[in-house]
Amino acid sequence: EIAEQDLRAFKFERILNEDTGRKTLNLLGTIKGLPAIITAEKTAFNTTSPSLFVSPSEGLLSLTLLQKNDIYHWFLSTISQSPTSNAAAKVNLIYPCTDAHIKKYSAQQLHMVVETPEIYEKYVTRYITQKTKGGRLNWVYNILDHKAESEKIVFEDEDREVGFILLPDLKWDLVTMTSLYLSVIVHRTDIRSIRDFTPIHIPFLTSLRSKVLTAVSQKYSLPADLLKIYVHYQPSYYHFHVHVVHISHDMGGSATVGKAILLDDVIQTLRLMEKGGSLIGYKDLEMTYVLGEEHDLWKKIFEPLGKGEEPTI
Ligand code: M7G
Repeated sequence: EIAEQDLRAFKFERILNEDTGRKTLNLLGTIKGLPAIITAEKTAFNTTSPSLFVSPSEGLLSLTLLQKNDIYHWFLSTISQSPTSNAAAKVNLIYPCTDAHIKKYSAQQLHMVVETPEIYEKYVTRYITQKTKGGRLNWVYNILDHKAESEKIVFEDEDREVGFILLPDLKWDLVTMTSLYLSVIVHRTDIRSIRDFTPIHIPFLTSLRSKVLTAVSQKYSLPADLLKIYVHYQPSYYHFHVHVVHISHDMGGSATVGKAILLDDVIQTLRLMEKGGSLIGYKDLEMTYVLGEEHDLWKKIFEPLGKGEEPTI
């Protein structure tokens, strides 16, 4: 069990990335000689009792006037905070971490790439097979087997074919409604990414979508039009899952074009494919997305292809 003492034993090595706009910091270091990553993010303001915002005991604790000019005043302040109801920061620890984690959390130049059906078939499927091995999906199977996070499950449909678990994503602080972030992890193991979808899967996806919306509205009283429901291509983990995020939550790259695809758009595309009547699916599309230079897909496939060289995957 990783406890607070382990995190405190973190020996800092270098900053992997920092974003002053999103107020995030990624640090690389070691714990007991093994590599570890700490990612920290300042939480959003707690708006459950905004009337207390200026309270010197429950809101802005201390205030220092920096400057004033006409009607403009600027202060620095500390805020009343507690780890349980109103935390200052959300801190994630990955320990021990792999090289892939270090790359993922490092600052890097991004590139647009076009993955043709041929590139997918010839190279990317090989990459995906590699990435499903070596325990990378252990956390997913722990959730599906109720070995981890089971107390946090929001909804489960236990059916092996169409069932799934809906639970908080590790990116969520569990309290701030406007940054609500849930994951849907399906029970079936035959879908590694949206590339595996064909029109056969339309009923599976539409029923999943409506069950998720019902569960979220029951648990959090959030209507469907306040939720972004999307998948990633490429995802980091090749076991099919869906992101369910509050519409007000803007978390940078992970919900934007070049990575996120709305579940509704996936369903629409599959319906059109079905109308076309031919046996096509997502494996037949040209997929355009963003890759960082540290990503293995860039290093092993797209960078060599761009130079007219054979991929090294
Ligand atoms: P992704 O699209 O494969 O990759 O999504 P991304 O990390 O590049 O977005 C995987 C999602 O699962 C992300 O939103 C992660 O925050 C989330 N996630 C990752 N892990 C290791 C865990 C975990 O152990 N528990 C939970 N609840 N969510 C996780």
